[in-house]
Amino acid sequence: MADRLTETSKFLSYVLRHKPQAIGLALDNEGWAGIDALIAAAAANGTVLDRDLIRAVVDTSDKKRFAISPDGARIRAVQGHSTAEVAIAYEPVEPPEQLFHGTASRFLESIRAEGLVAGSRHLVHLSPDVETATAVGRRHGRPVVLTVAAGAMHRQGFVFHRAENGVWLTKSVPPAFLDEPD
Ligand code: HQG
Repeated sequence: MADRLTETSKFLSYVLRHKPQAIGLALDNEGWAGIDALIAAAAANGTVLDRDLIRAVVDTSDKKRFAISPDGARIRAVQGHSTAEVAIAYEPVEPPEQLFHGTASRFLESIRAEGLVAGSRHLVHLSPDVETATAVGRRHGRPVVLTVAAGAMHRQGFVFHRAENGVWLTKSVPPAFLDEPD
């Protein structure tokens, strides 16, 4: 069952963040898809889902990656999108003085030169604590946690958002606002 949940979570991340068109699914601007439409589109492409399985994935997601609408009819990924179909209008939020970004040591040289860029995703992802950032960095290689002077950025007019699952988001972070560990 755990494997089925993980497999389904990966499938949902793929279609709800990156490639809805891979199964002929439409997302609205805020990233929502009808759950019935999702089940039908997945079935037509050979992936069997049902409401209970989807609900179990949403409820057990360690990072709370997905949200179901209050009426139970729709689902979306709360952050992490790369598809141009979605442009979530996140509220601007005042960030804490410091946020953290976990990356891999092999990216440092490039990050020193150009700062943090969103790459294929819409926004740069920042973590509220070092522990979370370390886990994010480890996905890519030897983890390095950079400290982001989020308060200073905010005072200079940079806009921050916080997704429902606590991930902080901003368009980019120039090198001047980044600190490396000693
Ligand atoms: C790096 C996971 C070179 C950046 C996590 C990162 C997160 C640069 C990689 C969420 C760079 C992008 C996002 C530059 C940034 N030069 N490399 N100038 N600027 N990078 O996966 O932040 O499990 O797109 O450091 O928990 O690692 O998917 O972003 O290493 O919240 O739900 O480019 O994904 O959540 O990698 O992770 P990613 P991320 P999920």
